[in-house]
Amino acid sequence: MADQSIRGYLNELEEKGELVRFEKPVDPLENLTAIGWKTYDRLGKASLFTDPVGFPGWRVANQIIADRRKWGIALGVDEQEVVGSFNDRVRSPVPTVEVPSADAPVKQIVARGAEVDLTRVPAVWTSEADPGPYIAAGMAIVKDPDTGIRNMSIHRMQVLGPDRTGYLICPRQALRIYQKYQARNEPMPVAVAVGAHPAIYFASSYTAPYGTDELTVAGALLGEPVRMARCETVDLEVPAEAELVLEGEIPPDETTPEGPFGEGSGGYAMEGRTQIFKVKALTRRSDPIFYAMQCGAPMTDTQALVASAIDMLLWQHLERVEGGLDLIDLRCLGIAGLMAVVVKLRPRVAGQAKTALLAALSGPQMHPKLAIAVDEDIDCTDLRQIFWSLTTRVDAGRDIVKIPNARTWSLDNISDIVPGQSPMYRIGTKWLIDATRPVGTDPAVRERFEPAMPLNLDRIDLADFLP
Ligand SMILES: Cc1cc2nc3c(=O)[nH]c(=O)nc-3n(C[C@H](O)[C@H](O)[C@H](O)COP(=O)(O)O)c2cc1C
Ligand SMILES: [Mn+2]
Repeated sequence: MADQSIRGYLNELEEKGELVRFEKPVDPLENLTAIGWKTYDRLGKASLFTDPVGFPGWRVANQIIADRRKWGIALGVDEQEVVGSFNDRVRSPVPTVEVPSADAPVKQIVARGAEVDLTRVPAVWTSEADPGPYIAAGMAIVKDPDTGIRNMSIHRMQVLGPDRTGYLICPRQALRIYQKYQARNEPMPVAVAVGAHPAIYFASSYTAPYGTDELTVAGALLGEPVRMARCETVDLEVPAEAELVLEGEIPPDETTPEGPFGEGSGGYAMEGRTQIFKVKALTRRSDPIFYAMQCGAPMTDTQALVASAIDMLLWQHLERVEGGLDLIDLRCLGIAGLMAVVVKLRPRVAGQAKTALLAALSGPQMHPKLAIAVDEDIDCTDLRQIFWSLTTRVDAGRDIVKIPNARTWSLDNISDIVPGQSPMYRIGTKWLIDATRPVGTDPAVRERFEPAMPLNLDRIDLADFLP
C-alpha cells in the first residue's frame, strides 16, 4: 500500500537531501514565502517550516515539487523517466475506494458551522501586491449534477473571513459544471483538500477528457486506488490521507471583490470579482501540515505543477500529429510563466517541425503561446543552447510564424480582453519558431549548423588535469 500523504513525500525529500527543515519561528503573513522562494532559488531545495508564528500545532511546506528531480522521487522513477512513466500509467485509470472515517487521518478533528475558523489556518501572504493570505493548494472536488461524475481542480482562494473565501473559476471543466448548478439556481457543493501526495496534485492540474474523474488518474499514477472518505456536510468524498479539508458550497449568484494575486504567469492577475466559497465544515489531522503552494515570479510549485501536466498532455497530443513524429523531448517553460514550450524532435521531412509547432499551440491546455522547435543535439532544458539555435538555425523571415487573433490564456496580460467579457477571455498573437536545421542528407549543409566543439572534448576527463 502506497503512502498517499504529503508527509510521506516530505520525509522522502528530506532523506534524499532535497528539503530544508526550518525550526526557527517564521511568519506566514510576513516572511515565509520569501524564505521558501529563496531556498529553492539559491539551493534548489524544498522547505518545511516547523514553527509558523501564530499557528501553534501546524507545520507549513513550500516549494516541494518545483523540478523533475522531485517529481522522480514522488513517482519512484529516475528523473529522465518521469514523462514516460506518467504517460504509461495514465493509460490505465484506477477507480477510488472508500474507507471508513475512523480510518481517515483527515477526520481526526472535525469542526462544523460556527466552529470553523479559517483565520486559524496558516494561509500565507505570498506576493507583494496580494491583498492578504490565500489558500492556493486547495484541490476542489465537485460532481457534475447530471452524471454524478467528479471533477478535481485547483482554485485560488483569498481568505475573506472565518468561513468564506474567494473562488476563481477559469473557463474550463470546473466552470462547465458550475454553470449547470447556476442553471438550476442551486449552490454547487464542493470539498477542498489541502496537502496530499504529489500524484493527487498532478491529477488536479491535469485536464482529463470531460467526464473522466481525475481521481482515477491519481490512482493510475499511484498504482493503487486513492482512498477516499465521505464528507460530513456535503455529498462528496475526499482523499482520506489529506491534511485539511474544507467543505461547503459556491452560491449560484454571488460574487466578491478579489485580488490582485501573483499568479502562475509570474505576474499579477488583475483585481476583479470571483465567486464565493462558503465553508460549512473543516476537518483535519491533529498535527496538520499546511501546503503553501507558492505562486508568482518563477520558479514556483505552481509553474512546475502546471508545466508537468502540460508536458504530459502535449506529448500525447503531439504523438498523433502526422500519424507520429520522432519526438525526443518537450518542455513547457515554467520560467516563461507557462507560456512557452520547447519541442525537441527529429524532423523526417521538410516542414514537419512547423506542423508539430502548430499542434503545440493548440493542445489540451491553453497556456503556451510561443512554441520553439529544436534539433536532437540541443538540450531543451538549457536556455544557452536554445538561444544559440535561435540565432544560428533561425532565419526570422522564414522560420518565425505569427498567428494573430488567436485565443490565449486568461492570465496573459499582454493579450487583449475580448470586448464585453471578463479578463478570463483573451485574444492575442501566438507565434512559433522553427529552430531546426534544414532537413536533408547533404553532410556539407548539415555541417554548417553544427556547434564547433573543442577537439576531443568527449575524451577528456578534467580530473586528470586539474591542479
Ligand atoms: C496553484 C494553482 C492555482 C490555480 N488556480 C486556479 C484558479 O484560481 N482558477 C482556475 O480555474 N484554475 C486554477 N488553476 C488551474 C486548474 O487547477 C487546472 O487548470 C485544472 O486542470 C483545471 O481542471 P478542469 O479542466 O478539470 O476544470 C490553478 C492551478 C494551480 C496549480
Ligand atoms: Mn477536469
